[in-house]
Amino acid sequence: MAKTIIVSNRLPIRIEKEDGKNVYKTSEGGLATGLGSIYKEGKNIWIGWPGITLEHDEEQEVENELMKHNMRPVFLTEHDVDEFYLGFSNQTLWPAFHYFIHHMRFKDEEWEAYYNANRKFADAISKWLEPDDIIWVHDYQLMLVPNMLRKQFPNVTIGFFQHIPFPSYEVFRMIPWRKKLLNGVLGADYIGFHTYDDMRHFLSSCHRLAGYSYERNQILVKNRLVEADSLPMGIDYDKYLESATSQLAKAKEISYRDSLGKQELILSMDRLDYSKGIPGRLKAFDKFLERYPEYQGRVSLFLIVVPSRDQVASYKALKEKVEFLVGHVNGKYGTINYVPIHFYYRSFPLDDLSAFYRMCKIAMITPKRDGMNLVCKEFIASRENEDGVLILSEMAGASKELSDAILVNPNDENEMVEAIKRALEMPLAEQKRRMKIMQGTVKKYTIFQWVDLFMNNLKDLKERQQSMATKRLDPELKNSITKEFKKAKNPIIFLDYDGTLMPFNENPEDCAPDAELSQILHQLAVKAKLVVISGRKAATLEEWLDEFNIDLIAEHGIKTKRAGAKWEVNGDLQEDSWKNEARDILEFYIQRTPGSFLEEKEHTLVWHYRKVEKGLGALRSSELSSHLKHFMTNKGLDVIEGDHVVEVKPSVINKGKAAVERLKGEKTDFVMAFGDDRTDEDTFEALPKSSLTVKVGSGFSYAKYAVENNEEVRALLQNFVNE
Ligand code: GDG
Repeated sequence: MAKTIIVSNRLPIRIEKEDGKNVYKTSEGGLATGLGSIYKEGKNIWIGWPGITLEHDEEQEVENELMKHNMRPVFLTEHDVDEFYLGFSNQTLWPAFHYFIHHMRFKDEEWEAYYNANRKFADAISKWLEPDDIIWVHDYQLMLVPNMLRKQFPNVTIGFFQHIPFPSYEVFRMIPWRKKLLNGVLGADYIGFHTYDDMRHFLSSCHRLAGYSYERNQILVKNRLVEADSLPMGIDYDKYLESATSQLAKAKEISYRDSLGKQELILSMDRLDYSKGIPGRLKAFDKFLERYPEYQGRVSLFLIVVPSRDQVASYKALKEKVEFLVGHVNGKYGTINYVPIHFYYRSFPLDDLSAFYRMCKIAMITPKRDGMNLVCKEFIASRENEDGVLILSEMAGASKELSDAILVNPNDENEMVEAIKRALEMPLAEQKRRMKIMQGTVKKYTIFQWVDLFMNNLKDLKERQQSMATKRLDPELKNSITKEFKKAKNPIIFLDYDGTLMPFNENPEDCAPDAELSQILHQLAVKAKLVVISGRKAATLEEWLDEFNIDLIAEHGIKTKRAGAKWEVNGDLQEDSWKNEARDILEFYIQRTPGSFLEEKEHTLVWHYRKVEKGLGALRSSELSSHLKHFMTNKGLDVIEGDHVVEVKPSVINKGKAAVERLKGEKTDFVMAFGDDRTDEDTFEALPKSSLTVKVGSGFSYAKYAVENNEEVRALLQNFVNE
C-alpha cells in the first residue's frame, strides 16, 4: 500500500547528549501534533534532521531508534548546519521573506551548502520512496527538494507548504538565486501558503521572474498543472483548552499569582527573532506607562522570549537590545513592590504556558511580520471564561482570520500605546463578544482540518492532472464517434470559432467563414444543434454566422442568441464601472507598445498585440497581465491571456457556465465540444462527463481527446455530414 512521507528540516524529535548518551526528546509543536495523525499511521514516515551532529559510527543506532517512531533521519554535518541552516536559510531567506532586507546576505558558499543539503534530503526521500507514495515537504529550508524529486520521478505526487510569509516580487527578486528557488518549489503539484497575499506574491514572482503565466491560482509547468492555495494553519484547540482547564494549570496560576501580586498582566511570548517585533513592543509599553502614569504599579508585561538561533550575530544583538530595554523600563518605573516587566529568556512546559494564558488577561502579539502566529490562537483557545483581549499585529497571517482582535500596525508606537489602554479598559461584555467570535473561528478550523484539507486537495489535484492527459483522436476513434453522431436523435455540438473552425489571421476582422466552412455549417446545422461559443463580440458573430440559423454565444459566455431569437445576457452582471480603471491601464500599455490596440466589447476589454514586434509583445503582455491581475483582485474579474491578446472579463460567467445553461432542458443524446484555448477549458470541465470534448492543438487539457488543428476539426465535421 502507498504511504505518505512528511519531510521537514527538523524531525518532531530531537536528540540531546546527556552523559555522553543520546537522549530522544519529542517535540510538542503544533505541526508535530497535527501531522501525528499522519506519520504515526501504518507505513507512513517523517524524514528530517534530528537536531544534532553525530559521529558517523553513531548513525546506524540513531536510525534504528528513529525507525521505531516512524521517522527516518537526514544527517547534517556541522558545516551543513552553519552554512545551510544558520547561513542561507536564516540569513538570506528568513530576512528576505520577512522584509528585513538590511539583514539579508548573499554568499555563494552558503547557497551551495543550501543546494547540497536539499540534495541530502531529496536522496533520503528517494531511498524510502515507493510507487504511488505521497510526499509532503515543509518550509523554506527545503525549497529545492520538490524539483529535485520531480526530475527523478516525473509522476510522483508532491505537496509543499510554506510556513513563513512569501514576500512581494520586488523583494524576492533581490535574491540572486530567485529563479532556481521558484523552479525548485514548482516541482511540487500543490503549494500551500497561510494567506491569500502570500499565494498572490508567489504567483506573481513565478510570472515575472520565471516566465510562467497563471490563471487564477493555477500554473502549467511543462504541461503539468500546479496549484497554489491559501490554507491558514490552525491549532489543536481541545488540547490547549484541556490543558488550560486542568487542575495543574489552575494550581500553577494560583501559586504564580500569589507571588506576582494583583497587577493586570499583559502576555508577550515569542521566539527570539527580529521579525517578532519585541523591541517595538517594549518601547510601546514604556511610552504607555509614561503617557498614562495612573497605570504605573497596576499593570505589568509578562515577557517570555524563547532562545533561538543565538549563534547568529543579528539574534545576539537583538537579545542585548531586549535586555537593555527591559532594564531601562524596570529601572525607570520599578518600585519595591512593582516590577513593570517580568522577563524570562527560556522555554516552559505546556502546563506553565497554560497557566500564563490563564493569568494574563491581555495578550500582546505584535510581530513586524509573521507567517501565521500560533501563540495568539493558543491564547484564545485557553480563555475558558471567554474573557480577555488580544492585541494583534496586522502583519501576522492570523490577523486575516481574527478581525475581532484589536489590530495594530506594529510600526506605529502610538497606536500600540492606545491599544494597550483600550484593552485594559474594555468592558467585560465587549471582551466576551469578541472572544467568543474568535474562539468560534479557531475552534472551527483546527490543525487536523488543515492537514486533511491539504492532503485532500493534493490528491484531488493529482486526479485532475490525470484527467487532463488527453488522447489523440485516431482514425478508428473518429469512425466510432461519427457512427455515434449518426445514430443520435438530438445531437448538440459546441464549436469555438478562432483557432478551432478558422485558422488565426493577422487581421482579426478578416475571419469571416470561408467557402469550405460555410458549406460544412450549412449541412451540419440540418443534422445537429450547433452552438458557436466564442470570445468574439456579439455583433461580429451575428454578422458572420446568423445565416446558418445556429445558436451563438459571444464574449466568452456573456451573451447568448438562440437561432432566430434575440441576444440575451447570461448571469447577473454587475455594472461595468471597472472598465474605466482597466481602460486606463490598457491605454498606458498601448502608448508604450507600438502596434497594439484596444478592442472594446460590450462587457469585456481586449488588448491585442498580434502586430507588435515579437519580443516586445511577449514582454509587454506579461507586464500588462501582472499589472491587471494586481489591480483587479477582489473586483470579480478574470484576466485571460489568449492568443496574442490579453482580455479582462467579469468572472461570474464563462464559456462553461454558458454551455451548461444552454444544455438545460435539452433532451440530447450526443454532446460534443471543440476548442483550442484556455477559455475552452471551462467548457470541457463544465459539460457532463459523458460529453465528447476535443482540444485543438497540443498541451494538457480537460478535454478527453485532442486533434492537431482546425483542418482536422473540419474533416471530422465533414464526416458527420457525408452520407
Ligand atoms: C513558524 C512561522 C507560523 C513558544 N514558546 C514555548 C512554546 N512555544 C510554542 C508556541 C507555539 C510555537 O511555539 C510558536 O509558533 P509560532 O507560530 O508563533 O512561530 P514560529 O515558531 O516562528 O513558526 C509562524 C508557524 O511556523 C506555523 O506555520 O505560524 O508564522 O514563523 O505553538 O506555543 N512551547 C512550549 N514552551 C515554550 O516556552 N512548550
